[in-house]
Amino acid sequence: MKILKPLARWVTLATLLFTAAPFPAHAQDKKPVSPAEMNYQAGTSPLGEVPMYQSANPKAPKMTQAEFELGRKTYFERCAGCHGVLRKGATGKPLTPDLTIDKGTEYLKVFIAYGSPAGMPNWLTSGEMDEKTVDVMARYIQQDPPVPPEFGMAQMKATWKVIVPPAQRPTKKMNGYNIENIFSTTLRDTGEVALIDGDTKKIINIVKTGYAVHISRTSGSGRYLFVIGRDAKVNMIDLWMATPDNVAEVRIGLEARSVDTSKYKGKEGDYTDKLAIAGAYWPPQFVIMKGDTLEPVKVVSTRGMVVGTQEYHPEPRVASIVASHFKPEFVVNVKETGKTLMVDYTNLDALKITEIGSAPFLHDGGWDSSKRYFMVAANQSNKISVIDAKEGKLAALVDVGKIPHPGRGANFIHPKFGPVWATGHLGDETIALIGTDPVKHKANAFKKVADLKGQGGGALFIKSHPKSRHLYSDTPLNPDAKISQSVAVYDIKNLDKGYTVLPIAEWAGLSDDGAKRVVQPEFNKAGDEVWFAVWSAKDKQSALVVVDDKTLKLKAVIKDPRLITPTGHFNIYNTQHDVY
Ligand code: DHE
Repeated sequence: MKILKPLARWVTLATLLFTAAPFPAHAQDKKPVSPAEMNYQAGTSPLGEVPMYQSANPKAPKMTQAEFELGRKTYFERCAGCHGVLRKGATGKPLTPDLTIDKGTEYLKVFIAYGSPAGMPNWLTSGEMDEKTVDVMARYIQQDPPVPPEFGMAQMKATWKVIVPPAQRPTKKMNGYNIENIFSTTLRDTGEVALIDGDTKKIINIVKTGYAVHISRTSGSGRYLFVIGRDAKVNMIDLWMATPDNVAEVRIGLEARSVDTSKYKGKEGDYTDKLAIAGAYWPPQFVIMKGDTLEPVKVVSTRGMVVGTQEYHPEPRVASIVASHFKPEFVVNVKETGKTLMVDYTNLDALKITEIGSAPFLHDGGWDSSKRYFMVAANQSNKISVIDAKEGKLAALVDVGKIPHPGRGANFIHPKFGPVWATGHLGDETIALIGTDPVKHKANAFKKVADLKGQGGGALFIKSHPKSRHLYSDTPLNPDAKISQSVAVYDIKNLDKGYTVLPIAEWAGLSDDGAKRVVQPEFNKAGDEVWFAVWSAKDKQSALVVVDDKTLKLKAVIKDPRLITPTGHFNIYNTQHDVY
């Protein structure tokens, strides 16, 4: 059956939007989703490739096996990121058969085809799905959701490889690189990282990692680099080797985003480089590994109750993870339940976890400049949760703009308010500044003290450096190419002056018509250069652009056919010491 004709379609859509009772109204005031945001939120999940049984609900419309497979694959590629693997709802609405069957296929087709102002993308009219797929999807979401397999210790051990055992690794640095100024650049679509010498701007090595690789983190000593792919593969790279390369790898689940390593050194012991941790989206769990070999030693499920409602959530994903400097603890943020878990790693057989509830949809975040307070975005709750890592409690829950997205955020000294931490937003053009000094600036502590006006929504990352007088904010998901291809820079001492725009993509001098999204400011070790990725599709040319922080002038462009889809880039020293 064809999708409804235009007039009937709009009448039906309007009826749907105003009568969509079973779908919660929490996001009704959102703007329509831009294609870039759609790709960001509904990025492809590796679970599409995982075999699962065909499930059927006797009340649901019939599907052939081929249709079911198309529905399942499309669901994991486009829908699971927002609606959840089990369709119980995450940042998007629940889509379980008890809700969808009553709506019926025609209703669902219109919703899928044309989207809604509440944030549902218009899959048909955007050209992302054809009519057949829309019809299949409308029937697919009335079936019982197929459940991907669990991934426990036996499966992890089967994927675990020690490529160079610790005894065969160098006993001293075997290369002439200034390791602290190496950058690890995510090459998203090739499943690799580029290790780039920050001094010479030359590529040292391209290292194979997991699928749709996501972030890199440095070990406490600065010798090892840990990289995680969306397929939950963790790679461990030894930077002391003559040519730095992989020394171990393991998969800790079927889908993941975060990794870190133990950094505590103090009264309770020296845990530098002793342990690593990675958090999975599926199964919902985190895994603690040996820091020298990645041997998995402890798996902990994050399934449980949502803060506030205290309803059971079957698949709360593990979002950001950081290592505490105050205690031998990992700080694990569980997205859908809105809980931060302070995981004491001193005794893995008698694991102590302090559970701090704040608000649902915890995502990305970073330390304040004292490294005592972890500032984490509860993104769809429009809040920043402030976790006190010393006292193990929630210090504050701060209201900010629409969908805060800080990356690790930016710390600087505000001329009036003292130390502040900043976040940009996906959903509006503001940059929120939150006071972080409860001793000398008590009145401002953990309050939003100011909003800066930025170039527009679609901001992902913001950065400063203790030696810089600038604050940089990207906007790669803004629908206006002028905005997504440039960054805003603020003079910290003259914030009222507004921002200067740096045309980073133009400076890259790329010849083709790629998207050229400018992503993630990252400082070098000295704090006098800022690096940006100019990110285009896999078949287009991309580049890295280096800006002189003092003059705000172009310093270097790094182009190489191997730099395919560069996105995040992580300076070894700044990542090791949480300088941002
Ligand atoms: Fe990320 C950090 C999850 C899409 C680039 N991203 C994070 C973190 C999480 C996360 C949980 C925090 C990790 C930590 O600190 O331990 N990202 C997700 C998603 O779920 C999402 C929305 C959709 C998806 O399917 O993955 C998503 N992320 C993206 C992108 O599309 C980006 C822009 C490009 C890319 O490479 O995929 C992207 N995410 C990044 C980067 C960081 C990150 C560069 C690290 C920022 C930092 O400064 O530490």
